[in-house]
This record gives sequence, structure tokens and C-alpha cells, in this order.
Amino acid sequence: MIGGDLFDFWVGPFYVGFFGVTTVFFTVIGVALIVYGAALGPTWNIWRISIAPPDLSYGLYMAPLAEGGLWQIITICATGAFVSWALREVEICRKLGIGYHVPVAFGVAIFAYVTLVVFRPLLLGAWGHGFPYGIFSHLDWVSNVGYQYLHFHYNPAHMLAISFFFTTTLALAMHGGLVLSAANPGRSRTDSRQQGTVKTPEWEDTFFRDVVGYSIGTLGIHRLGLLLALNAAFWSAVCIVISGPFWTKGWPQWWNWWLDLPFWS
Ligand code: UQ2
Repeated sequence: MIGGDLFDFWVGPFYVGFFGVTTVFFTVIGVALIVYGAALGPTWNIWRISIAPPDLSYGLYMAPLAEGGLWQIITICATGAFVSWALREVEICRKLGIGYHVPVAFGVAIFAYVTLVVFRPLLLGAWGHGFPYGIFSHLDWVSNVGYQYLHFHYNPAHMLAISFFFTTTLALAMHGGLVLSAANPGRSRTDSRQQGTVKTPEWEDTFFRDVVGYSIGTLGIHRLGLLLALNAAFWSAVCIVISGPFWTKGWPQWWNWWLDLPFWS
């Protein structure tokens, strides 16, 4: 534990620790800079407030505060706060003697964010390739970058990411539905005035064996859920980092490798 017992205390229900202090530090500075950036901007309309990255002409240099410098420092604060939060989770896991699955999973989400605002801009040679911090403005960025590659749905890594997102919702709907059906089975068949007794996992297994001939099991469904969700975030990061640094044409053209197979000639 960093800091020994110096930061080893709670504020109300919240564990602090060294990384609780760094989380608060980065969050307070980051939020203050966002509010300052909003005060400089043309609007207080919550949907339209936007902190933009520097112009591409600044390359990988620092920009003046009002010209994207705020975005650069806010990005440092955001990354510092996210990583601090993950490390605070690690310290809590160590104190509890449990596995690191939650901080590892959160780490994949942080990886996706850092890929967008650090790795890809670095590979493209300008911070201006990061996305703007604003509700509508980041949506416009996603749309514009998508059209820059003509049709983003032809990006094979994007296809994989979407398939994992969809499968995640399928698995969670199946799991949530199944657990609630067993925990809250409704009125008993033998006594319609009485709520049925909570069912054990054998009933859950039997339901899926009857329906699809297979049950993945109570531990298995959680392993599957974690695997699906982490892959959704991971392939999202891959699909954007290959767009530009490794593929500059439209994504539909990428599939020309199929038409170009020597077999056809
Ligand atoms: C299951 C099981 C659970 C579950 C679910 C299943 C008792 C409480 C949902 C069923 C899951 C299957 C058949 C795998 C589905 C595969 C994909 C890729 C969606 O067996 O064990 O525990 O919640």
C-alpha cells in the first residue's frame, strides 16, 4: 500500500488511500478547467458546451490554453483520475484479499479512452485528432470521423466490437431474466395464495438444458459476461486506432483484398 498507513482511512463509507487523494486531486483540477473552458466559450447551453483539442497545425506541441491547451491539461487530469481510481480499486482488492477482475476490467475501458485521445493522436502526429469534450460535439466528431472513412460499418474491427456489444446485451438479458425467474418464481402451483419458494441453480441449469440443450453454469455465465464486455471495449479501441494510422482509404475499399485474390483471374 503506497504511503503505508498514512492514507489508510475512510471518509464516511469511502476508502481513501493514496490513490483516493490523487483521484480527488486530478478530478478537482480537471472539473475546474472544464468550467473555466465553458466560461470562455460562446454558450452555457449544457448540450453545446465544448472543450476542443488544438488545431492540427499545433501538431504534438502544447497549445495556448484557449486554443486547445485546456483540452490537453484536461486530458492529463482525466487520465490521471481514471488511473488513480483503478489503482484505488487495486488497493481495496488487496485489503479484501480478492482478485483484481474489477480494476482489470476498468483498465480496458481506460485503454479505450486513452487510445482515442492519446495513442491515435500520437500515431497521427497531432493532438487535434482527439475528440472534443462536449455532449453534441463529441457526437459530431464520431459522425465526421466515420464519414471520413466513407462507411465505418465496413471496418472489420468495428464489426467485431458491435457484435460483442450486442452479445453482451443478449447474455445480460438472459442472465438477469434467469436469475430473477428463479429468485422470484411467482405464486406456488400447490398454494396459489403463497409466493413460490426461491429456486436453486439446478432449476436454472434445467431451464437452459431444456431450451438449448446446454447450460454454461453459474460461474460460467459471469466469465462469459466479462469476456464479452472486455472484448467489446477492446475491439472498439482497435477499430478506431487502425483508422488513419493503418488504413487511410474508405473502409469499403478494404474488402477489395477479396476481389484481388489471384484465384479470380
Ligand atoms: C446458464 C446459467 C446461468 C445464466 C445463463 C445461462 C445456470 C445463472 C444465462 C445460459 C447461458 C448460455 C446457454 C450461454 C449463452 C451464450 C452466449 C454466447 C450468449 O446456463 O447457468 O447462471 O445466467
